[in-house]
Amino acid sequence: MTMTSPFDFDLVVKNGFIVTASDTVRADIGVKDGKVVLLMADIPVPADCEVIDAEGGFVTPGLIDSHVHIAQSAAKSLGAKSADNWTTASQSAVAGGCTTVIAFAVQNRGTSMQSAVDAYHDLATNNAVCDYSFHVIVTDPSEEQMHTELPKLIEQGITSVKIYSTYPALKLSDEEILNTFYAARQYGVTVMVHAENSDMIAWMTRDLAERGMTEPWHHGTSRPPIIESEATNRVLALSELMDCPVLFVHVSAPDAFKVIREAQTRLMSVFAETCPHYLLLTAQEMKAPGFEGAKACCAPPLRENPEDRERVWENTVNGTVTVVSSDHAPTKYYDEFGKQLGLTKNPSKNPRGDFRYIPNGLPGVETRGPLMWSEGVCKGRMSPNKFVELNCTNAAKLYGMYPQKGTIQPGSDADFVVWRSPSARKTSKVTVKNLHSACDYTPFEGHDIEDWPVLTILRGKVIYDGKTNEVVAEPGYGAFLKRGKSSLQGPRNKWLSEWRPKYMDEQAKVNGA
Ligand code: DUC
Ligand code: ZN
Repeated sequence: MTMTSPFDFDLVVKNGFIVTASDTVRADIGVKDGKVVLLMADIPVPADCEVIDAEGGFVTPGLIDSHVHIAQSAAKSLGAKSADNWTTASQSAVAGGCTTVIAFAVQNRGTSMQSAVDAYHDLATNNAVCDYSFHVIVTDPSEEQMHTELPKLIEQGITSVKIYSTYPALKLSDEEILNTFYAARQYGVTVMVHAENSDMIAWMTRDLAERGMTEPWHHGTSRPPIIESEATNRVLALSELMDCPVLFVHVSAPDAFKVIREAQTRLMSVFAETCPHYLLLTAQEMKAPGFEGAKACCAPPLRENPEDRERVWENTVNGTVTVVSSDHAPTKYYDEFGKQLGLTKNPSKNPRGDFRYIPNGLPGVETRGPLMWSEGVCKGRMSPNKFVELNCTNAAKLYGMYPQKGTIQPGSDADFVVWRSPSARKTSKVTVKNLHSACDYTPFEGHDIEDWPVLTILRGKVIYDGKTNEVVAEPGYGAFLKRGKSSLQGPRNKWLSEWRPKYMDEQAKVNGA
């Protein structure tokens, strides 16, 4: 018997288990004009409506990668170039199940944040195949930038900034970090922090170089875990003084996790991000033959002790970690503007290269989702719901995109990833040949993958077909997303003395307090 449908949809996704951060439900999804409009069992399909059969597999929200460096020169002072432009990076993203990325717009010292955002709009517009936004990397938290420009950027939908405690071209002093936290709290901006102790790195690097210890793995020697945990602890104290929520990016050191968890236990609004390379790789990768260890140089470095990787898994699953991102920062291995700089700009004349001249960063936007699904869900380390929380929902909430992004509910964008049912999974291996980034290697070459997205769907349109491994969206389909404020826990109004920010005193006077 054929049933006439009372509905008007463009697309119905059938026979899937819808997975959100809280629930797994056997239901169909009705989509109209790029939005989810109905979740219901056995939706009657209207005439002329596209149907996607999930064949009993899982349907998760489209993944969000909230930490990617796209067309952003890695180690500019070395002359390094990013392997990807907006088209190749976003093609790589969607082939790994991402429908939204947030990249960085860097405020070069002496320039305005607005000019950084304008320049990154120029690079991204008409070139992306997934939706996108920018975080601003702040290098000048002056009164003008923080209190005139920042409110204007918020109106444009840019509601997050990133700051560094290291890298000479980027790092902020403690006083500048306090200025940033002060303004961020006032305007409700999410602050991401790259926490490593700059002076410790500089001292260790100089000493190692003087002794000729410059092989790629000494990048790790120069940055032991205490370099990350010291800076994390210090920046936490600064955020506590200002009562400003903070997200620590790419957390890898066990003691950094400890101080973050301890602060969370004291109910501070502290969030943490980690990345697949800290869950799956160790410093051993930097000891690969010849100069190949350069492929694994990133900051913070991969950690020496395999036990440390276990701590990262524990903190990822036990609630300390809020989001998993890739920190996609690709430079090619065989390229004069890539990792080879560690050989060509080599004052130590060490035949195995000089870590001081190796651009930091790994490609990973395409492998993050499949690796987390395989190693997390398929291997039983986390539920599908926890996977969604870490790879979709929390990023949407923290960066002001929820519930448009990061979940599947009536009204949200029809962004989905279809995964196979457990009985239909087949193990394969990661290989750079199948990836869509312009980078010429992957640090996960040869790693087992239990499943890869069957389809990636953005606003109701298939943009990646996993059966043919083809990206089917045209550059320009991806749209800039105007973001709002974080909906995760905000400031606590807990102060360490009788000091309060001046704007609060002024607000109190206006309110007659
Ligand atoms: N570390 C960074 O700080 N940025 C990009 C890449 C990396 O490894
Ligand atoms: Zn990064």
